[in-house]
Amino acid sequence: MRSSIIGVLVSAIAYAAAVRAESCFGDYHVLTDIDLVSLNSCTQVTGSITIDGSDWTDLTLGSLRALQGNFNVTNNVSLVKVALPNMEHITRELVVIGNGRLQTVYTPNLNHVGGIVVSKNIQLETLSLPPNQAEIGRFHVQDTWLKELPNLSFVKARDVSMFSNHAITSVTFPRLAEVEDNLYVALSGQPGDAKRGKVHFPQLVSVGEKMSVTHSTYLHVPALRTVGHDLWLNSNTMDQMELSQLESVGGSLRINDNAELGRINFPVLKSVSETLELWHNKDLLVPSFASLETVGADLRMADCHQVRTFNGFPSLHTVNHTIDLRGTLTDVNLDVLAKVGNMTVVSSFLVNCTNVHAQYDSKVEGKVTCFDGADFKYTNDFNFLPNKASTAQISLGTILLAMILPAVLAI
Ligand SMILES: *[C@@H]1O[C@H](CO)[C@@H](O)[C@H](O)[C@H]1NC(C)=O
Ligand SMILES: *[C@@H]1O[C@H](CO)[C@@H](O)[C@H](O)[C@H]1NC(C)=O
Ligand SMILES: *[C@@H]1O[C@H](CO)[C@@H](O)[C@H](O)[C@H]1NC(C)=O
Ligand SMILES: *[C@@H]1O[C@H](CO)[C@@H](O)[C@H](O)[C@H]1NC(C)=O
Ligand SMILES: *[C@@H]1O[C@H](CO)[C@@H](O)[C@H](O)[C@H]1NC(C)=O
Ligand SMILES: CC(=O)N[C@H]1CO[C@H](CO)[C@@H](O)[C@@H]1O
Repeated sequence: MRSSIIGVLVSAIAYAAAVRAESCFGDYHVLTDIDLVSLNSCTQVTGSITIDGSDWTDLTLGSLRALQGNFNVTNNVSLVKVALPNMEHITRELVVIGNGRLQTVYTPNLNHVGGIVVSKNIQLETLSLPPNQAEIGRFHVQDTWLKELPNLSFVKARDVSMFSNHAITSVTFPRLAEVEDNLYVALSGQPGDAKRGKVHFPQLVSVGEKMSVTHSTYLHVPALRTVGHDLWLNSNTMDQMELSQLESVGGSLRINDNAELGRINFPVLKSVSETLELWHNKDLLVPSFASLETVGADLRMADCHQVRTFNGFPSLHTVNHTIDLRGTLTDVNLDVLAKVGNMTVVSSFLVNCTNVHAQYDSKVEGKVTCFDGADFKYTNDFNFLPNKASTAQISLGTILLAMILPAVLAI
């Protein structure tokens, strides 16, 4: 209220001085008609504007052109439309959270916004974004009813997160080249659901921290070269996954639970700093990592029952911890492997354990554990135990944990 009164005073003084662009100082909390009148005399506000817990259904702030702080619209249960028809520049963030009836945020002249945080507006269908802006901070769009994104101009973003937008069928950032921190995209449909959609980042070269894509039918990241920390590609329904330029993953690489995935190709990936895990990709025939030389922690594969010959890692020479392969393998061909901590091979098919020992005993610092013809017991989709496990003293702890954890990505 105080800031509103100050706003009124400032506006009045400014009006008395000249009838032109009015700069209003401080933060505004818009709750009443009086607040609105005072704000509608401003073309520019130096602070933030907050519309929180109001009874408005339709709110238009027609004179505003520039805002140096945040524009926060939060917890307005009745609000259907917010219009900022002349707003051109929001220096900080446009924050729209928890407005259950909100359908439209109308900002047709916006040409710069510091960040977008839109969440829990389950009826939101229209959001206009700056058409030519190259850089943005956060871009979080969650729990909306947007059917599509406008053509996004961003080349660089600090953080991108999109999930639970149940009407969206395609996420495309045509020009995005760099995400400084995290990139999370989750489309919402169930397996086989047409609502699952495609994810296109045609120009994306680097992600500084984590990247995760889930529930997509198609992933197009042809230029991606580096991911600074984890790369998780779980629960998608594409039939092939090719990251043709990816050279390094600075954390773990997990490709789990992709029901229809037949082919994985990472032709130039040289290193994964932590664990590389392929788990529960039931149609997977060919995991191909032609250039992969080092894995900083474990290399694991489990529950990929079409893979017979493990030969997609022809350059792999170092795995710092454990190679753990479980499934229906007949051969394990890691021809240039020079150094590995421990190695476990469990197959329900006739993998020749004599050969496995002959090939790898000398390369393993710890020990090689091999079961051929192991009779698996599947307890559920997430766990299995070979029935000889108790006598062979193999540790399933790490792999079981690794299977359960990535099923849900906590953000
Ligand atoms: C607006 O929202 C942002 C993000 O949730 C928050 O950090 C900020 O404190 C809010 N209020 C103001 C007045 O900026
Ligand atoms: C994006 O741009 C392309 C061509 O540049 C156009 O065909 C398409 O309709 C645009 N999409 C949207 C959502 O504006
Ligand atoms: C793996 O081991 C090598 C030495 O054998 C070491 O140089 C490298 O830093 C280790 N990588 C990780 C991620 O621990
Ligand atoms: C190999 O396994 C043994 C016994 O489980 C463990 O003590 C050791 O740390 C492992 N070595 C590596 C490099 O993971
Ligand atoms: C495993 O391979 C070795 C050497 O190639 C061979 O002598 C042996 O008979 C094979 N064992 C089985 C069960 O096929
Ligand atoms: C009319 C109406 O529903 N107003 C609500 C706006 O939001 C606040 C906080 O969530 C509620 O307390 C009001 O009842």
